[in-house]
Amino acid sequence: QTGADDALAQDFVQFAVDAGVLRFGEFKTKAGRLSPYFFNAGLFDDGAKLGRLAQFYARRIVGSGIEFDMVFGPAYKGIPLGAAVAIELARLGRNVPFAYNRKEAKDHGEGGSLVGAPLQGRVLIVDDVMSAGTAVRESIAIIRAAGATPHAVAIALDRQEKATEDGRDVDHSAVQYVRSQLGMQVCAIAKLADLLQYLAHGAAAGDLGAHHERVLAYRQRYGVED
Ligand code: OMP
Repeated sequence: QTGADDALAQDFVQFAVDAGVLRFGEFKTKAGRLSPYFFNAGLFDDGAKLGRLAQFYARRIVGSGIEFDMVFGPAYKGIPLGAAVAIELARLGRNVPFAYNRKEAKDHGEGGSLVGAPLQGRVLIVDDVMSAGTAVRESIAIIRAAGATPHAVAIALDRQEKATEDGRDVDHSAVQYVRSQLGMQVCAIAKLADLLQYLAHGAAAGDLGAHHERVLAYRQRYGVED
């Protein structure tokens, strides 16, 4: 999964660029950083793209050997992702229960803020991106509150940048924190290092050079080591 030629990651970066999901320019992240790139998973916006995205996740999840009893998709963006990944896992012979949450609790009907299978056992969270780690903390709290175990996280992109604690940058990334402090497994289809490799190839071919420079500068300022 690491190293210089992670073919799955390179294929995925190309797919995300072609789909317009991964863009270059100037973007403000949730943590308030000015980023030269942004990954908007909401732009996997047709059936074919969602299906292909789910295949990338499922191949990464299965390949990483992560064990889990069910899939959880956090609202909102994790809901279609978790659903699509659960379908693809079932296709591969790994049919597991699936659940997601609402942002607002309903006061009638089925009630509660959780939908789908009961949260129990080792839960695999499927989400889009990890930057500073705010979103994943919310999912972990929901799973714990339900009495289940937040066991692993599968994301499309690990931005490999400094997490924030109380608004301050710290020296580790959110993914590193989740792995070492929470003891959870994390797998990402691609990470910042893969994006940089993609851009370096593009720069060598006479294209993407300016983007490469800007993303390198961003990593210099906010990035962490692998
Ligand atoms: P953290 O919660 O800080 O880890 O940031 C993750 C969230 O930021 C994602 O769930 C997105 O809502 C958003 N995001 C992206 O979707 N793509 C990016 O490239 C960067 C971010 C971001 O704001 O950091």
